[in-house]
Amino acid sequence: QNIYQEICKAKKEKQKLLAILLDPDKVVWSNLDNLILKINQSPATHVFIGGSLVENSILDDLIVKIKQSCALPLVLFPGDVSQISTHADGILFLSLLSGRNPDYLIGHQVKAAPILKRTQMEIISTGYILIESGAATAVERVSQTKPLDRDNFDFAVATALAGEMLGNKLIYLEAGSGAQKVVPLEMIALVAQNVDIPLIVGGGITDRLGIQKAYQSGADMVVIGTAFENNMDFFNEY
Ligand code: 1GP
Repeated sequence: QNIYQEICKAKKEKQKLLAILLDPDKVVWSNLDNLILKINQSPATHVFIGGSLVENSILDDLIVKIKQSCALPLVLFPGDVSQISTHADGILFLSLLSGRNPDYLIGHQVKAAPILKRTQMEIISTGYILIESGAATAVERVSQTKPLDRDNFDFAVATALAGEMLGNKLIYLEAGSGAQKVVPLEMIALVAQNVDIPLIVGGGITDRLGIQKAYQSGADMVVIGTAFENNMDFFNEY
């Protein structure tokens, strides 16, 4: 039960964190050993696992396999209640604060809670905020919610603050996987200045400079999914 404590410790010590996001549906099983090797050689501090549509049996097998040879904390980043595996170390217990679809604010969480109660998994309550990023992303389509306006910084800050006041332990500013535009740096900076809890930023970041800019703006953790998915050597010259 120490994933969150470690994140807070890193924030306090100004050490930046990096999560590689794996979508189980996109993992090539024949190349899994190499994938794990690349993760181990990368600067990643966490592995997130999740996707829009995932078959649970695949999820279990994937997590078991990764844990055999990767010591990083494995954290579920679920699209819905079906994406819970008891083999993970923790779960981002997400509430989609940017949307007004009750299913993604509290509905899925009510279904998941009794299942999670029976596991030893660390549950990390996370205010998940989707920011408009050019074209509709999978999060928008699946959740049937609208992202926040990328120019309305005040509303993004107010939403993050509300998440913190509701007791969320993390705020996740999300442009969406494969986003055309990343979360605006000024928005990251303003949210980081206004909330005390750790800030995760992800979506559409495709190079090292993008990672550094997010950190410099105030992100405590950056999530990289698509860029690593497309090129497992992404971190070679990091
Ligand atoms: C998506 O923030 C993550 O939930 C990562 O996005 O796939 O664009 O890196 P990318």
